[in-house]
Amino acid sequence: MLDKKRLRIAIQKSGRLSKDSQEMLKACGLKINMREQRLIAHCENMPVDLLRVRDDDIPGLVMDGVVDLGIIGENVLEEESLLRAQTEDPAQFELLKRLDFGGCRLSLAVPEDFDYQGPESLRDLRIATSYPGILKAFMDKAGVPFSSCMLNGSVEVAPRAGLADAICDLVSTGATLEANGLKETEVIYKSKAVLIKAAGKFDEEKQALINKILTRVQGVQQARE
Ligand code: PRT
Ligand code: ZN
Repeated sequence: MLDKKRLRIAIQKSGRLSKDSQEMLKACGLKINMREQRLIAHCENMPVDLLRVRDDDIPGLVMDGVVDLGIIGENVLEEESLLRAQTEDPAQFELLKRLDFGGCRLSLAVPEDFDYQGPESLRDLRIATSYPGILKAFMDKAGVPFSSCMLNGSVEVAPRAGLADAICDLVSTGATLEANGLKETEVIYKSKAVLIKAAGKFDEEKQALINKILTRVQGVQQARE
């Protein structure tokens, strides 16, 4: 059970951000009793509970005030913010700190033999992505109409499978694109993991704990620079 008096922090349960997120919190002095399959992990030496969930759920949990803090990729945060901007319930959160892990870029990529001359080359074509909001914002700014094909995984195989003409996907080394006969043509969003806080006022004790953790995060990052 989550105790509202304790500080609640959402982190990715398993994936590219989970190990670095846990290590960052440990380096801040939190003693965490982590059991592999558990949703909630209690901190032994501070009034902190960790909620371990899928990364996609973290922005919503923070924006809805279900948890107090969250560690999440800016790409996922931006996508959720764009989605909420279209609703009556716009995104509310505070960015506390950009972190030094989880770096990647969201890029457009096309088949090797595609003659890419800029976004205009994608006019009226179909682009597969897991980030339709960020993609649309970029293409609207470029003034290029297109259609999208929403895929939550295996985006890189879409052109070969005949599902799309191009893709918009996360890239770090570029090996996945290369292995699928694609070339990166345009970086549309650069991302890192960030520490975010729910909007609104916290009681004094919780706010003091947040300040303490933030100061320690800054210290840990400075020491690593
Ligand atoms: O299960 P859950 O929903 O929690 O996890 P997930 O599968 O949605 O996300 P996960 O763990 O793959 O990624 C979490 C976050 O890590 C992302 O939202 C990014 O902020 C960050 N990140 C950093 C990356 C990458 N690097 C990355 N390379 N996320 C995904 N990739 C994938 C990319 O989608 C592509 O398939 O890696 C492949 C490309 O890598 P390269 O090295 O071949 O270019
Ligand atoms: Zn995810």
